[in-house]
Amino acid sequence: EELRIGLVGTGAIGRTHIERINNTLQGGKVVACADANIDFCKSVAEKYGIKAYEKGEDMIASDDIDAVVVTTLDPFHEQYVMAAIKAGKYVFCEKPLAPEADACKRIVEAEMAAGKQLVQVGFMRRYDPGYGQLKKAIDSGKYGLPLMLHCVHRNYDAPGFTTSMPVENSMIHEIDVLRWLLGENYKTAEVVFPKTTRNAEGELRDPQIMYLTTESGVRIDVESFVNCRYGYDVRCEVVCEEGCINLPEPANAMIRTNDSRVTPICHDWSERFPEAYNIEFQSWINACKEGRVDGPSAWDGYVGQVTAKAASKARDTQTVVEIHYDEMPDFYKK
Ligand code: ISE
Repeated sequence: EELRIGLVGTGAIGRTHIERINNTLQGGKVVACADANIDFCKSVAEKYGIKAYEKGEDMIASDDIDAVVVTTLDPFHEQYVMAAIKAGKYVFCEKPLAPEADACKRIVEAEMAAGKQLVQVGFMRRYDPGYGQLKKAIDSGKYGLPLMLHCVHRNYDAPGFTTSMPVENSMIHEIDVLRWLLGENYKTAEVVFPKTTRNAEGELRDPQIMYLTTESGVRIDVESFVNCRYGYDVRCEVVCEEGCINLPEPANAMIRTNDSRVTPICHDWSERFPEAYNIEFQSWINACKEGRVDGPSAWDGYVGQVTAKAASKARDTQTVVEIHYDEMPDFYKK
């Protein structure tokens, strides 16, 4: 039987998820959507032939829905994830689980009180085949232990970004995927400001470089440049004791034209990571139907936001900040 999914938040990413679930993937169907902007919500619902709700909570509580996808603006994630937990339904929440670590902790506590894991966070880079290759190479042990990671995360542009968002909304991806790659937590965070681009809006400091160290002493640098104005560029180089592993880029034909050699690159995340999103959602649908959560958990969402909070403090105070996590409850141990 098909998993009947209700999606709350019909912005750009929400609509790409409706399309992928209803047109590309198997075993699930988005049958309803909700958005505070009801007129827009209705136009989306009409386009996909599904039901429209003004209130996300009403849709989530409805008997016509088995599982929930949350793709609202970040500050509204918590309220809909909580509503799904209350209804005892599986919920996929786009990253970040919530902008604040405290809100993530409330979600973790509500889920534990419900007695069953229901929440998955949309850290889709774990499903990207390229990061999968990095993990396999690291875990093989053939190249020795990782010592240093050099990472780049550039967006063409980022309308509305404020100085806190490169850490909390953008580099949160590296915070999650690198912790998953290395299999350890972080110990310290620092954020420095290079010279700011003239393309930064208002008070935004862009680019930023975040430094992390892990418990075992691995040193990581991540450059975030959200107005790089040439395309979308995500890089990761893992320097090990006897080898250096690089994240593969999508292959594109090289074209000779206008006295130049040109190899196109992606413009944004939707072009760069479509496979990751497809694999992520297919796994989520399958797991929901089998009655389990096997992707990034609410605990991973919480750990990510504690790390981001430390990095934000480091950025705002221009100091090195130590990171402390609560002990992982048995509930989340696999
Ligand atoms: C955005 O929300 C994403 O998730 C993208 O993957 C990331 O590249 C971008 O910086 C974020 O704003």
